Amino acid sequence: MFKKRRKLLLEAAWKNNCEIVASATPQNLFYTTGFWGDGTVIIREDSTILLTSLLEGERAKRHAKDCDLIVSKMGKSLKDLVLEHISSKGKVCFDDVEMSLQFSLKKALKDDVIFDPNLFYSVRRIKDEEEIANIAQASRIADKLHDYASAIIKPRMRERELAAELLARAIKSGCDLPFYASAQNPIIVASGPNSSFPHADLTDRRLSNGDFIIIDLVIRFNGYIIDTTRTFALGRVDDEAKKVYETVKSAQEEGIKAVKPDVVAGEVDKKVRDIINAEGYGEFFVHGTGHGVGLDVHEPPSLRVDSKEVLQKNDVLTVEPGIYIPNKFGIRIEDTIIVSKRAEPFTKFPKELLIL
Ligand SMILES: [Mn+2]
Repeated sequence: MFKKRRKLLLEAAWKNNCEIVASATPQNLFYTTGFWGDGTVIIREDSTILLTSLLEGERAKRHAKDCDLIVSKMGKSLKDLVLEHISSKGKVCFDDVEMSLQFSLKKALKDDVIFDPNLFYSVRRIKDEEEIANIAQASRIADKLHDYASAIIKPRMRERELAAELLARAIKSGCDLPFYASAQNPIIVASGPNSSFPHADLTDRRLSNGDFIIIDLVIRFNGYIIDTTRTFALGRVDDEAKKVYETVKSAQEEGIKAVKPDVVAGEVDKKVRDIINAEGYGEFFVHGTGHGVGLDVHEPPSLRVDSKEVLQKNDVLTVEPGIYIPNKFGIRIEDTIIVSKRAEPFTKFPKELLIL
């Protein structure tokens, strides 16, 4: 499996006239070796070396597969170790590296190094069997969490209490909690007027009748992310709000139907946006329709108006329209789906309006 992924990366790198692929980001180390941590992997056609610090040595030994592990000695920096092993026998394609290492590599290798994080993203887009199995397991847990949320939500419960219950259950179920920069918490619980913020902060607000409650779960299983959202109603819903809910639901379902191999990602966004525009809520749909997921919460392809990326079989991405009416309420429905002849959501929790 790792050998196959490395081969795909090398083939992609050849298009940039590079014979060596290297990375210092945990996601890409995990993707190519099975080790998630601090280190640098250097992949050549005939060898793969994983360089790591003394701190990570034992863990790397346990997790890294099919590669030569070199652990730095006490007092020797990982950066020096990288410079030592990345001789310029061939051009190297590195992903994102921190500025000081980038500077040193440039100085040592001159024109024999380029930095291109898209190389890894382009290969990681298409998920293999093992990755799909992990995402499927994450989604089964996420479905249970939405079910659990629907069972425990009650008036007067605080957003923080509800989030804590869900986070605890996610961890007990074998999940890890990823970090992504645009939200301070991997699980969004947003009630009442707070639900009108797509990336709402968690608050002490108490749930009350008449609220919509957005529960956006981003959880990780064995490295892989599932991202899924349901919006529940509490107590009662007026007719206008019901109409907004049904608009989001049908836009989301049509969006899923539009996801197919060879479709331009921007067209899926357009289809979804057209439905919301037609009902008069266009100005309240303030984000793209979806994004790729995998080892990162947000990765290519991106389903935005201007996205030219062409969807491919085994792309994994979200479809997540929302309508957010400032100071009132917001509604979002999100599934993570796999692109195949017929797009199939991993997440199966029902989407009918649930009034708890
Ligand atoms: Mn999402």
